Amino acid sequence: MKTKRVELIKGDITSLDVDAIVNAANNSLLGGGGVDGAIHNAAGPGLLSECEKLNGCETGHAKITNGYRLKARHVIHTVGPIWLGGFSDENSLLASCYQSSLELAKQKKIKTVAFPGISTGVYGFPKDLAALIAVKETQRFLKKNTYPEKVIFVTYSDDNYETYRKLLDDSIH
Ligand code: AR6
Repeated sequence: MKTKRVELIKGDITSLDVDAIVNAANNSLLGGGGVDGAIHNAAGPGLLSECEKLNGCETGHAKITNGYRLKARHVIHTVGPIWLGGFSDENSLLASCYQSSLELAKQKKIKTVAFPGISTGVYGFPKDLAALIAVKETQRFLKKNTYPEKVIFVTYSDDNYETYRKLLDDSIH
């Protein structure tokens, strides 16, 4: 039987024992609230010190660090777009977050990578549209590449879990 390359779970991304978790960061890469704050809290000060050397990150791009006190070996920091009504290239910038993060995972030969819903908290991206972009870009990437071997979508609420489940049920993974 073929192993599934895309998984869906509900819970706290900071607790996962995977090769890399993705952080929904901001352009400074120096921490913040939401999942970013939770990751920095769990990883400890070593993460901030490494981030300080990265000179920030552009929206739609990604940078990788170690995981420090996290169970995850690496953190891939990506900066999602702030939702401004859908007329400011938000969809392609969000797609670019997934592509850039997956490209880094590929370069580092990372086997398992977990994503939260980039931009779907304080950045206000509509959750259903963000999930569609996340699933579409990931599947497109996995079709063409052997790394990462597995992608895990981590949702934080029941309704968002259902959104991803329906999208994944409708597709081959
Ligand atoms: N595990 C999994 N998902 C989580 C967790 C967690 N521990 N905590 C929150 N989420 P957000 P953004 C979900 O606001 O919208 C920061 O201040 C949450 O329910 O963290 O990209 C940065 O520094 C939501 O669905 O990120 C930036 O300034 C998703 O993660 C800004 O927020 C993302 O919510 C980035 O905003």
